[in-house]
Amino acid sequence: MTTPFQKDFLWGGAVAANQCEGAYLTDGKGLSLVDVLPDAAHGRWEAIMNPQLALEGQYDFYPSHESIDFYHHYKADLALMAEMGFKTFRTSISWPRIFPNGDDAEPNEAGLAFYDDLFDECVRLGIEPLVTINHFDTPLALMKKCNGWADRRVIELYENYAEVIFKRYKDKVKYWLTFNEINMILHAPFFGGGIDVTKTANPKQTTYQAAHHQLVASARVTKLAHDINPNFKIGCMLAGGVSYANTCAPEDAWKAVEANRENYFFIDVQSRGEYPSYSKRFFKENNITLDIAEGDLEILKAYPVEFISFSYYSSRLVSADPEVNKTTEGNVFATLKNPYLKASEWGWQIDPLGLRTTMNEMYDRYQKPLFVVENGLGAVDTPTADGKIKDDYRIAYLAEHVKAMGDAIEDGVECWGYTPWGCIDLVSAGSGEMKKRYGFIYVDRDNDGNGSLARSKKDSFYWYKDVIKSNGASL
Ligand code: BGP
Repeated sequence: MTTPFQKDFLWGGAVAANQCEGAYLTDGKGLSLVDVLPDAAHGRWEAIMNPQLALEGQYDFYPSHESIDFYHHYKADLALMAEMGFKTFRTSISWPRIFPNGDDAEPNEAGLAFYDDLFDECVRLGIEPLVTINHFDTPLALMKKCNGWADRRVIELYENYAEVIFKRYKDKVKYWLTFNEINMILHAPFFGGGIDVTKTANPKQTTYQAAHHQLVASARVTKLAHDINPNFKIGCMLAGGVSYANTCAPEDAWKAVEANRENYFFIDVQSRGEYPSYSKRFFKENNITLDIAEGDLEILKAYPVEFISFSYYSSRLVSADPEVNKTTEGNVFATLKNPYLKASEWGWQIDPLGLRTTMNEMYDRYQKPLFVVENGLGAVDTPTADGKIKDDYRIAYLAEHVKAMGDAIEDGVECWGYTPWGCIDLVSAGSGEMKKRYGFIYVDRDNDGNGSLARSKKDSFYWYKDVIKSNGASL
């Protein structure tokens, strides 16, 4: 069977520490900012947009605190992933498991030991770990002390944390991502940067200054990584998804250019090593003056990322018309409704061809290998009377996206791998709920924290196993 995927294509799945591990205070772990966010039913988005609510500790139910308890189930879970044939497993290291307060003098040995065991198990199973250094879980203490990434001192703390994990896992982990969805800081500054912009005079100034700190931190740890192990592969990670113009009016077309640039801005810096030409005017018009320290621009230039990873769930639609824009939908990335697309139960519009477009655009622009590190359909799965999950809707979504990814590769794009999101059910980042599921593996746990935590295989489990076995030929 012919397949567009290279022989050593890295098929796998993705999770993040804070959404699956649970054990939120076990073995010395400190609180991260996501640990103080409730689920959607208890005011999650109000707290994300106004973090003072979360900091004041207003809530009493946090599904992520126990989540699916991956912390104590990882061996059995990895065995199921190995059974599907995973070549890679994307997870993140919880920063506050290693540095509970973010600025502790010494790392927490128990936290380090957990990831030793986890990565050893991956390696034993022939699964290559792909590790996100910071996935929305900056230590809460840093937010309280210095408004998170708004403060330049956090660069050094992050660097120190990265140095500890690079040295500790240098023979176990090769692929690293510096920040999950680095552009998230623009849409949910609390999530992305551990910052509260509600009290700042110019929220955009604070946000882009924090983004500058993250970009410098990303370049600095790229240098550090190669000093520690020249074989490391360091990538950036973007919440991807092309923006289309709502109509063929030139104003709408221009709006789409701006919307796409808003995203590319981050990779422009991380991959090309400099602030893009268009940022000058953007900063001026938004009264943003970056405080750039001596050596920052040089380090950005000298240490670009080697590969570009991104999440893709959906394309977006934008308009220049303020009246039309009143009708946007969605939470993290509000967008207009595209009449040509169907949507998930959460209103995320399904557009496999948009993935091909996104990949082609990114590859044309950067000429660096891509890695699709998130993709998938969040849906409510209802077990049948005999406990089966017939998730043909998920299979259809994934099959169309794998096909689109294959088309992009045939278009000439270099792509290293594919790790669909939430390969095992976990807590949703946007809603904080369990009922929004992505997995091939079902976990018996509901929104209220009930359930045995038993794992079972959905229909998509068997489908994906075949996809991997056939290297993408059998969809
Ligand atoms: C991305 C995040 C993930 C993940 C995913 C799905 O933004 O990197 O952490 O959760 O989206 O989103 P949700 O969980 O809201 O369905």
